[in-house]
Parts: sequence; structure tokens; C-alpha cells
Amino acid sequence: MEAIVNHPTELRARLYADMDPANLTPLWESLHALVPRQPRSPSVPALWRYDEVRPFLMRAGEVITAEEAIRRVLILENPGLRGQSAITQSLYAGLQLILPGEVAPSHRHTATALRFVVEGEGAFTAVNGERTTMRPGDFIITPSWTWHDHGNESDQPVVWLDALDIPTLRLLDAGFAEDYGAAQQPVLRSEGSNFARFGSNMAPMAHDAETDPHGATSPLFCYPYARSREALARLRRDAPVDPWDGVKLRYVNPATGGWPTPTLATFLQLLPAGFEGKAWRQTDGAVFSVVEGRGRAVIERDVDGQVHRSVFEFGPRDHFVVPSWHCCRLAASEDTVLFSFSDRPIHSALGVLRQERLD
Ligand code: 1HN
Repeated sequence: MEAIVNHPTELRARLYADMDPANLTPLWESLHALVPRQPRSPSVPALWRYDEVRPFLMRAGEVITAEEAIRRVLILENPGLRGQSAITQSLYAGLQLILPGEVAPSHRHTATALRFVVEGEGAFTAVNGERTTMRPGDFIITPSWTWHDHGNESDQPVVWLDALDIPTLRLLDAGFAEDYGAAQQPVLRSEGSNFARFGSNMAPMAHDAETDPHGATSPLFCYPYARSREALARLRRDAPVDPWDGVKLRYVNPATGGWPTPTLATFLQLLPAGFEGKAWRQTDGAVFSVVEGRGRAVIERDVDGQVHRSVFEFGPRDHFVVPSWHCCRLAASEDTVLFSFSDRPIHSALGVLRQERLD
């Protein structure tokens, strides 16, 4: 009997139980999980087909107004993170609907947001006293702590992808928010004023030009699709097509050349018809929004020697997520344009970004 109770396993179990009320726990039991050999994300690859999502969005339009909802959004929740309002461990994504005549009231929060317009044209978003009309494929930034509201003065429903760094701010306990107090903020400048100042590879000279002193967020808040699409079309003709990425550009903060926001990196790429991409993996989990074309994403992860493979056939307005350190191959049957965003600026800032191009 003595021999059994003094066995190390028994002694350890007694120690754990005795110290548990003191909020103490042994590292050696969780060391491997805490310091993995490589990332083992709880988030999983997932695809949201627009054909499936759109009817639910329109039903949401019937059961609640934008004003009542504040933001009428269906969250793209990662199947591995249900209940957490997250598409990866660090990022939030959702699809927002605004119907003709509706207003999504003005507020601000410390979370950084970006919009990527998916369907419809003629809604606007207002940021810091200026409106921008939303057209499909436009990439729009709502910097941290800026007043923003949305409206739709067109005659069609408008849907866009919202991406926010909410799970990251939750991790940091750095979330603050305020309501403006009126549905809409006053318009202080005419549309296009921001683009005139920052959208032509130039910047204002005025001593009081309001730029972010830290350069953390781009002073340009709308990157129109027409411009970015034209750049891809020219590069497709004039530049080599990368075997992994096709023709891929990153969006930049024109004041610094860095990422457009401190937490979210954004990209636009063209995969020419017939493209069969090689595999890559990266620590930043990425979310893709299909703008044009059709193709396939093959996403694989090796879990303890067993390969888990997801094959997603995608078309326009579909969304999919490639979690951290999953191998991904992209292919296109027709000319395909993909917008994507990830948490790469955080990985870079912490010096932990890893990217691999595989054969
Ligand atoms: C938000 O402010 C918007 O401004 C969209 O459109 C989605 C999700 C969580 C928290 C705030 C918006 C949001 C959000």
C-alpha cells in the first residue's frame, strides 16, 4: 500500500490537487501544447458560398433594420471557433447588408475595420467627415477610433465584407467604443477630397494636413477597384506570372509604403485562366474574397502524420479562409481575381512571420 501511494504518479496527482486551490498548475504537463513544434491552429479551412449565404442575408434584411441592428452583419465564424465571432484566432469577418434608404448609425471603436465591397453599388461609408461611394471590389479603411456610419441612397441592396481585428483587441483587452449620438456624422468635405490628397502618389503640403503622426494607418481610406484591377491587367501582360501567387499586389499606406493598417494586411491578385499554382504556407491566416472568375483552393495540413485536405471550388463572391501554416494551392479555370486580408502586420511587428514556398 505504502509503495503505491508514494509512486511518483500518485505524489504528483496529490500535488496538483493540493495546489489547485492556490491557482497553481504544473508547466510540465502542458509544455508541449504551449510551445508547439509548429502552429496547430484550432481554426480550420472553410468556404462560404455566396449562393448559400445570400438568401440568409436577405432574410436578415426582412427581420431587422440596419438601424435596429446597428450593423446588420452575418458573421463568418470559423467552424473550429464557433461561438467566438472569429474567422481566425486573431481576426473577425462578416458580410454586411444595407438596404435602400437605410442608415447604419455613426460610432467609433478602437478596433480597426476594413470593407471590401461584394455586391451592389451606391451605398456610402462616411469616415471622419467624408463619404465614399461603395462600388464592387473597392477596399475601404475605417481606422481605429474614427467616426463612421454607412448609408444607402441607391435603389439596390449593397453587401460588403467587413474585416476587423476584434479578437486581437479582445486578447489585449484594448477595446473601447462610443456612439456619435446622431445617426450620421456631418459631412465636412466633398467626396473625392481624400483621394485627391493621397490617391495620386502625392501628399498634401499644408502644415495642418491631417495625417496619422505614427503612420500606423493609411491616410487614404478608399482604394477603388478600377485602379487596382487595371494594375493587375497590365502586369498580367507585362510581368512574369509568379508560380505561387499569379500576379499579386499588396495594398500600401502611401505615406509609408507599409501596410494600410497596423493589424490588417490586404492583397489583390489575378490568377490567369489555366493557372495551377504551387503550394505555399505562412503563419498569417488569410481570408479570401473572390471578385471575378472561378477556381479551386486545395488546403492541406499534416496533423501527426495524417494529411487533412480541403478542396474548395470557388466562384464570384465566395469567401474562404486559409488558417495559419496550412499548405494552400490556388488554381483558376478562368481569369480570376482574389482579394485577401491577413494579420501579417502583427506577425511582422513581432518578428515571427514565416512564409514558405513549396514545390
Ligand atoms: C462595426 O463597427 C462594423 O462599422 C461592422 O460597419 C462590423 C463588427 C463588430 C464590431 C463593430 C461597421 C462590426 C463592427
